[in-house]
Amino acid sequence: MLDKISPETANAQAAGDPRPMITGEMAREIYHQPFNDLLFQAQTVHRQHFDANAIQMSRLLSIKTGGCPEDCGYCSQSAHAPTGLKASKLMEVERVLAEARKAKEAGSTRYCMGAAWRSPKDRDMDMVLAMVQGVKAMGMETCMTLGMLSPEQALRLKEAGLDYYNHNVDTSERYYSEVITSRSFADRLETLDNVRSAGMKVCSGGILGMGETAEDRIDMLVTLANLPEPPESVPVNMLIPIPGTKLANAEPVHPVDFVRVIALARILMPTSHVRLSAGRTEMTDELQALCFLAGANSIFTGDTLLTADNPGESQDEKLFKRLGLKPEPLQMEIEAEHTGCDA
Ligand code: SAM
Ligand code: DTB
Ligand code: SF4
Repeated sequence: MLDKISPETANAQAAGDPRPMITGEMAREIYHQPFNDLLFQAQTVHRQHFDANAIQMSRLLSIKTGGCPEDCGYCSQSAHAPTGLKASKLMEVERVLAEARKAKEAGSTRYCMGAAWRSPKDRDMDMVLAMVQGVKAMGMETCMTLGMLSPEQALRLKEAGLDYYNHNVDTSERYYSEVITSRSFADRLETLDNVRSAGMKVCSGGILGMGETAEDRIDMLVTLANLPEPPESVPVNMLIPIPGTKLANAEPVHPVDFVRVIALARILMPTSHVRLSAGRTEMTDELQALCFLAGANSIFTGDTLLTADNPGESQDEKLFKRLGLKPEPLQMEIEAEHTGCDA
């Protein structure tokens, strides 16, 4: 259990660091407890920090699809994989804003724009910044995922009003090179550091079902929990196997193991939103319900993610009604309710 303090933690606390370091051993102990105990612990932690029936809703848009130079073994958009996906140019700003307006009308509070880039080119930055400014002006939270960022690019995005940057570590440091060879785990951490130093909120998580072990999944969460500040948002994706990719025939993750990872994320990062991300079209209502019970409190809405399918609004509405879930209001709306002011 988390209350067993390791020698490293004791040292950190003695040195004045109030946040205990999470060791692999502590995380494994939590992860492997009987399922009912794990779920009880996760739900207890969840209720200390969140409304247990409120789910944050984000909407994704691919602003630049396909033709990516990176070789991520799971991705439909890698130019290295014969997936048959047609590459497109960066979308016009006006089109992005029209799509964002529709998402806002459908109840999304965060708009997340993704590009199939290794990193943004300086010539693309003006359009990207205009997208951030336009979406922000609609009153939605903004998120982007554009690949690696330099410190300067991160600062420009922050100044334009970008709230969150998504950059997944995807798996453990140990397993990383089995999945991606065109960049390293350390590159990923460097961008996360640039995002944090620029003052943005961090969204970082990973994918389950790529042939990794339980140990890899646990270590991935330990890395995230031990960042100087944990990510505000932790997407947990179930691999969507894409024909033509290296991982098209990977062994699927067992649903119970998937829920265990969600619960561990909730316990190790008690104040972060844990997002039940890709792969929901293949999940039963019961599995999604268990994930919410284990502490997942965010989803992607709409019928497409970036290139792959997602359940869509009417199916999610039915699930929410059945489970008594409601959309989480924006943070500023929650604060306004507490102070009695209009947001
Ligand atoms: N190019 C940018 C990057 O890689 O950082 C942003 C877009 S990338 C598609 C965003 C994330 O989507 C990846 O890091 C990965 O975790 C997730 N993802 C991509 N393809 C997926 C798949 N087939 N199944 C599940 N998750 C996937
Ligand atoms: C994340 O962790 N999952 C989202 C978002 N961050 C950008 C992307 C999921 C992509 C699923 C595959 C596709 O749509 O191509
Ligand atoms: Fe490119 Fe991102 Fe896909 Fe990797 S995950 S191939 S970086 S779009």
